[in-house]
Formats: sequence, structure tokens, C-alpha cells
Amino acid sequence: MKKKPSKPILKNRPACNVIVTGDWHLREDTPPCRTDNFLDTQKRKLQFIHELVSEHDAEIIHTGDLFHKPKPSPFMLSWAIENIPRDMLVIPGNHDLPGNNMANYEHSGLRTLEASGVITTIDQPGSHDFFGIPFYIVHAYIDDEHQHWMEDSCLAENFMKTLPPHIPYVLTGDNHKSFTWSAGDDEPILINPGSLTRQTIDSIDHRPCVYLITTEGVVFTHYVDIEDADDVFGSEYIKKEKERNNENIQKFIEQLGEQAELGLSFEENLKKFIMKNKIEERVQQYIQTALGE
Ligand SMILES: [Mn+2]
Repeated sequence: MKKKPSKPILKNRPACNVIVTGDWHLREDTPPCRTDNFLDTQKRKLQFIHELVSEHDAEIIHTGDLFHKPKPSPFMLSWAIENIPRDMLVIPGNHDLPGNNMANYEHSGLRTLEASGVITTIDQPGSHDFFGIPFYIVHAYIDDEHQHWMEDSCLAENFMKTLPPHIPYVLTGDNHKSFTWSAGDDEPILINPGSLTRQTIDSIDHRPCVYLITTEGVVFTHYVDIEDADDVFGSEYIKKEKERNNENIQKFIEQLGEQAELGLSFEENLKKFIMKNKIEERVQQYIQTALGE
């Protein structure tokens, strides 16, 4: 069953008909936490993108980490050649490059895809004109909210301030979370597509998507069909992940007891505490659900 795209996120952008996707981490083996036939699963995600491409006659820009390993096996390379959409523009990610070094590109599986005419590699990060429109592309960790271990410059809001002006679309890969960020409707938009598949147990709640920039200059989110977690994740992994969440919540409640200020409503206290203590995203989500927001 086809899902309808969500509401437009932003408007007033130049038209370009481009699908932004990244962090596919295509792999031959099955991630330890998964129980399904992972090659088939990956094939279904690629099929979703194929359909979107033909439905919208769209181009594809890939923000890196097409492969999980820099030197995929001949089997995996053939598989990729047969299954990925044609003519994508791809910036190499850290997983695509031996030693995470562009100097080793010639020795990468990505280079084989380029040599076989399947993809075009974007050889350096930065500003590029694609399809007559300025883009900025980089495979680097950017987030839309601050994480305690992260440098300030990796915050989308700060990162955007460092870029040349008048580039309407900024595309990033590496962070497996999907998000867009913009200062306003007429400001440049950063698109971080996130991972296409859930390869680790902590991504169990991730909802893979691709972003489509339409000929109306609107950015749409298209969610990829995913399997029911119980059908594709090992039960022992699911159990451990639930325990970890419970521990996090327990820790949070303990901290809250020690630090929350009196005089405000319970919910306000919670919000203040979350802001101040940089509470993990998943815990925030649990709290919001519990508060019925
Ligand atoms: Mn990645």
C-alpha cells in the first residue's frame, strides 16, 4: 500500500525535482540484530526509490555511505549495479572510502560503480551546480539539536551560518537521523536524509525516509515502507533495548528528583529540566507520549 507524503515542510524554493537520500550502508551480511533476509529488505527499499523516481521523473542526489564497507565483495558490487537506480550523483561517505580518505577513492567499491557508468561521483564537498541549481553537499555529522558530545559547529543552525549565502539546498549525510532545518520559508534549507535501513537495535524507532524537492520547490518527506520490528529484529535485542530505555527513564526520574525546581507546574519543570540536561531524544519522546503531547 502506498503511503501519502506528509505535508510540505517548506516552500518558495527553486524547482528541481530531486530525491535526496543517503546512508544506505548497502551490505551483503545481515546486521546482528536483524532476523530477516537483509538483501531482500534492502532490495525493497531500493524498489521504493525506483518507483518514486519514475513517478516524479526525478534525479537522485546521494549524501554518502552508499556501501557499508569501502571494498564490497564482487557479489555485492554486482548486486548494487543490478539494483540501484541509474545516474545518481553520489558524494563518498566515510564508509565508502578506504581509510576514510578521498585519496584512496580509486580503490573503493564506489569507484567500481562509477567505472560501470551507474553513478557519478561528486569528488569534493562544498558548493556545486546540479541541474542548474546551486547545492551545497557534504558528508559530515550535523544535527538539528545539540548533543552533549557534539561541537557547536555541528548544530544545523550554526553550520548554516558558515556557508556561502544564496544556496537554497544544503545536503548532508552521516547522521542517521532524518531531519530538515531552515531559519524560515525563504531561507536555505538543510536536508539530512538519515539512514535508509535500521541496522542497529538503537535505530529500532527510526522511520526511514527520502526527501523529494518538487518542481514547485517544495520539500516533501516520503516515508519508506518498513517491516514490523517484531518480525525483523531478534527478540533478545528488542528485550535489551527495552531494558536500556527503562534504565534511562529510571536515571532521568532520579535526576529529576534531585534537581527539579519547585514553584512551577510539573510539566514546566520537566521541560526546563529536559532543556537544561540535554536528555536523550528517545527519553524525551517517551515523556512526551506520557504527557500526551
Ligand atoms: Mn553512515
